[in-house]
Amino acid sequence: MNKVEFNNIKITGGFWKERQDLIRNVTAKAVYDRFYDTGRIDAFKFDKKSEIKPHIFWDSDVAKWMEGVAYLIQEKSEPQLEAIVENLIALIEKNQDDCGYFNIFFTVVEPQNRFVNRDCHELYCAGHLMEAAVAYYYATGKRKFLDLMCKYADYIEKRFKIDKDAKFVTPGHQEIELALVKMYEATGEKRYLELSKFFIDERGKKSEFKYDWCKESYHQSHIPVREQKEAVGHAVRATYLYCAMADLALRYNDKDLQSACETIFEDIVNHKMYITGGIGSSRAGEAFTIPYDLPNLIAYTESCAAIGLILFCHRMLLLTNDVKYSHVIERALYNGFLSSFSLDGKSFFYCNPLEVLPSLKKRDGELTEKTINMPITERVEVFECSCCPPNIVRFVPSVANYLYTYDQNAIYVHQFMESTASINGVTIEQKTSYPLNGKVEITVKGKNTRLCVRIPEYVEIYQGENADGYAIFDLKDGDTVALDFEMKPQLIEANPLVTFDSGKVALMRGPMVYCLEEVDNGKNLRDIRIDKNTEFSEFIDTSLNALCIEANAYRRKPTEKLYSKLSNERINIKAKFIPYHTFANRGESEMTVWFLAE
Ligand code: FUB
Ligand code: ZN
Repeated sequence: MNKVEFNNIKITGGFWKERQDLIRNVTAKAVYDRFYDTGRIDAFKFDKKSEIKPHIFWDSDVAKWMEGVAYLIQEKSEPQLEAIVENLIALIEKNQDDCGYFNIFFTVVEPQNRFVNRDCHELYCAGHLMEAAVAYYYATGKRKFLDLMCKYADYIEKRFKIDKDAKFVTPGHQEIELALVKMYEATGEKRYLELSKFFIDERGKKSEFKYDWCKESYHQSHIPVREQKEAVGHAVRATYLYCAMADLALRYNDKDLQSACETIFEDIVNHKMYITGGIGSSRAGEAFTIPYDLPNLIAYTESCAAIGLILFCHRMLLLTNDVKYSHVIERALYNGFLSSFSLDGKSFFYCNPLEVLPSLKKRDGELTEKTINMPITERVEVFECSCCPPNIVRFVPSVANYLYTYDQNAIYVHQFMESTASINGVTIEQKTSYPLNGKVEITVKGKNTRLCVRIPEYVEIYQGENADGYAIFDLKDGDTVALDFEMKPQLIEANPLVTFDSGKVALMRGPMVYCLEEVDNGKNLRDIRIDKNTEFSEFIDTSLNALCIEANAYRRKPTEKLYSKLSNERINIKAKFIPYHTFANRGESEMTVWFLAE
């Protein structure tokens, strides 16, 4: 399948235009300002006398931000942001070693330790700089940054693949593998693709174990990648690895790599993914754990991991065109990813839990938060480890990447966004208020076209011609097809083996997961029981700019006693549900996605 990159598509209105405008007008600057305050920007000056010691992966934080700016200016000029990027590129040029090496920490702080410890993120930083350089080249046509990164990639090839004198073979944090594929595509230099394959082929072949606090599976280095069948270890590293595996499976027609990716994907979606599309449930190692271990209150579900899952699914879609990958993209997109930033675009979650109980912080005075490692309850502007905010800055402007694929027979529509696209000589216009409702009008112009439209996972019965999950339309030049995917509130239950959700249900409408918040429903959300036979009523909450849902529900009567005989006495209440991604925008509040029903 051919991909259709976001620069061939313009999001013209609706839900995603609002978010793209927010990133352009607010978030990009807000993230930059916090990076400036914390010393991340000045770190590129390589001032050895600076009082602020750079962190080993500050390069990557800023690189992701630069990549995001490249995507913004690819669509519309942003002179101020471009000037900042130009300045950073000049600093990179100035401070890059003659050999091509570039890394802030390992030049300013520990130059003697270059390529010594695989877990010190040098190749991870290099990969993000390369992704930024490729994006900036596509956006501006200017080659300087790309050339600098080619020089660095050549040096990495020399040290790791030719001379083999680096102290490790494969990086502890994957990223460079997928970046080298992009470098190959931007430059046509096959050595970069081969270097990516080298890192993938070598991974897990021999022990590169360094620590006593984690196993090799933390870095997905426990066995060669083609033998891996389960999603293990650090979730962001894992998804970035799986991206590169899928990239290489496609380019080398490597069926063993493809098969490993398919098996791992099934393990994720059948055992290890939250209803929100969040992955990596454990704080210990920011990692996947055992099947069905999906605690809600302490869900780690890093924002970058949700992005990583989408990136992986997109590559699998290009390999197979199977709708199941777009289903997961949609789930993560509207839930576990979207919750990562506030409605005002200025603050962020790193963890995206499915339940919040602020009172637990008081359990044991100040100690508790640290002792049981609860996720924070309100978004913040920057983190000490601030990988997620710039990942959001690069993700949203490029979100149209997930809309279409095509081959010589048809154009495939995967996601629904008000937009105009130019694909293989055809202009496609989508008119839609999605995800507010499921009405989508698609017009094709330019030539007669077979259009295959993904039928979303929540649609129970689709009347009409369909094959393999796609609705099929043979359209004449100028034709419009109108779809109306029914979106009604649906109660969802988890597999009985997910013990944390036992006896509970969640509410979804279309692609959106809903939740209850204290600010609407009072404290102690765990006692609310939804009437299983309730009529749901839908309304727009203007303060959240979102469709909310009201349902009949019950609470038990308050009592002074700690224990009483089982009673069926109930107080009737109305429960108000808001889209999960809008939680924590009105102050600290209890929240839950899973609740009782009777
Ligand atoms: O280590 C670099 C980034 O910071 C990872 O991708 C995140 O999980 C966080 O650890
Ligand atoms: Zn992150």
